[in-house]
Amino acid sequence: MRRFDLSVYLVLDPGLCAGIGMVETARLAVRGGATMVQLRDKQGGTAQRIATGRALKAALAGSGALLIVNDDVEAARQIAADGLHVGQGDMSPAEARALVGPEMLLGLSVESPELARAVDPGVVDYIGAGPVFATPTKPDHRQPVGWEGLAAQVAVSPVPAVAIGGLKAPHAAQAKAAGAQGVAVVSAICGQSDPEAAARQIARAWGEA
Ligand code: TZP
Ligand code: MG
Repeated sequence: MRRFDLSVYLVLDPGLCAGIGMVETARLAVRGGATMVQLRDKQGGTAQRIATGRALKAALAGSGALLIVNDDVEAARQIAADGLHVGQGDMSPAEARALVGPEMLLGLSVESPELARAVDPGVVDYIGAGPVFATPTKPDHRQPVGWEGLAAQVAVSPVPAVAIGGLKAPHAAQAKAAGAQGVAVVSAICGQSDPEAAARQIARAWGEA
């Protein structure tokens, strides 16, 4: 199984990254300490995700940060991404694993302890746990679970968890206290005037927590 560091997990959103774009945002964020970058582009099609993903891969080369593709198996394979991330409404983790093979990381979003407990650690490498807080970034998100809800998910998960949903640098300590291995953010980095500094703030907060 591949090693991975969930501590500062950037989820890219094309709308929120519209200013300097997803690739430049990722390049700067990784310079600031982002450890994982997820391409989550629900607007474009597979061809566009492949083009963006290839550019992201080039931008991240040599940084040690891993590139994850949301939902799109074909794009993940064409890019030779480090991983694929799926949600509960997407294909099943078993189906995703069969399609991406044994080497690629597989992440799964969970929104309850029941879903976290049901994770098969032979199939899934990590979970995205939450949503901790309500967030306008994902208008259709499930009921926010707060820190206790996050801790309840993490406690029964057989794989490491990254916390998500309305998180900013000052939340790192609470996420760590709840047992998460990192914080996943969109708007705390995407669209910020200085994505590198924003990522560095989160990395510092995580390191000091
Ligand atoms: N899944 C659950 S909440 C969320 C996703 C993708 C969006 C998180 O965005 P932000 O801006 O970090 O609150
Ligand atoms: Mg999905």
